Amino acid sequence: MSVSDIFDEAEWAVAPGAEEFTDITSHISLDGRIARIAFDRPEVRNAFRPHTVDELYRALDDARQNPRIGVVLLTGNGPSAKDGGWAFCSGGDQRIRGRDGYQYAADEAPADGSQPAAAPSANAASRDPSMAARTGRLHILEVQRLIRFMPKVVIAVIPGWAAGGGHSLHVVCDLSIASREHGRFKQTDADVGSFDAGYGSAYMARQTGQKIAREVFFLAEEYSADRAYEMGAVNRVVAHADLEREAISMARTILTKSPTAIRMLKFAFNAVDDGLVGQQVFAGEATRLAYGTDEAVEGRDSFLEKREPDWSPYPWHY
Ligand code: S0N
Repeated sequence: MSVSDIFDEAEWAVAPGAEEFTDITSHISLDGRIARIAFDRPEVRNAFRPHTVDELYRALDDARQNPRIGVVLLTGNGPSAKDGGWAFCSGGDQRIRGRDGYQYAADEAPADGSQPAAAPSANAASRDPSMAARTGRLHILEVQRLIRFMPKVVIAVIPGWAAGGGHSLHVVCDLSIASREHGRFKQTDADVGSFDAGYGSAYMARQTGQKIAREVFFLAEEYSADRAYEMGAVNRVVAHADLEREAISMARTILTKSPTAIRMLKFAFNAVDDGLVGQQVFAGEATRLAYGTDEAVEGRDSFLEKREPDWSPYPWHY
């Protein structure tokens, strides 16, 4: 079975370990430089359950640690066999959301995917910790931080609905490219009483301005891909059939650039909004660069050789 109607199998190989994934697919381009990670629950508009988030985190972290990979495409497979609808991601699976915000683990949801008889009132983890998702409640926020802080470019490739927590994921990605025909944007958080008061909202306001971001969240209306482009929320809108090809083309352009420059630029863009954590991440990269200088090597060697360091070859730059 094809992964997705607009997925070109000739471009990709299954990522190591990805055969066991049930809720996402993960591929690496044949030259090993681009990762394609996709939600694979098209019948629920690619909503995520805790198990989905566990797999997503793992696939993204594998891409982060792979030194060949420079760009990650995050997308949603489709269309839905039920009704032909397309989605990037529709956020948290509302069928398995508990009263305390805890989302039930994959193996606790009804096997046939049906609606539980009543919303659970007790914390699932407290009843049986072994049934909890590996990383606990709301760990989609950990995925957001992984996207934000990985020193690679993450592109949201949006073939259909980006709604709720799926909308927030697109906001946190570095770039977004959307299908003209099927790309749809809607921030349902206030409709379903589950709100992203972090990057999903505040960072969106940085991208589009306060008035538009407040409109998107307070009215929870539906926006086309072209309207999202006008808002400054997406970078490109392209024909649906060309979406993945165009995303790969963007990735290939980025891959012609200096990896260090791209990494430092991403963290520089982030730093202004990320406070001391942003400074820490940027500073870590600066330290890594400094380690490559003779000056830093002299500091290390003088310690190991139990002598005073000789800084004389290194000027006080102005
Ligand atoms: C996406 C929408 C607009 C698409 O509408 P459309 O095309 O009319 O399709 P539907 O007929 O509505 O949907 C087709 C089938 O898919 C099911 N489905 C869709 N979305 C979900 C979903 N999120 N969960 C479960 N099922 C979903 C439909 O039920 C339908 O199934 P059938 O055919 O069986 O009837 C529209 O579908 C829509 O509005 N979806 C809901 C969007 C939404 O509200 N998402 C949740 C928002 N909240 C989060 O994502 C929070 C996530 C989170 O973890 C978090 C993060 C940060 C801070 C807090 C939280 C927190 O959880 O609180």
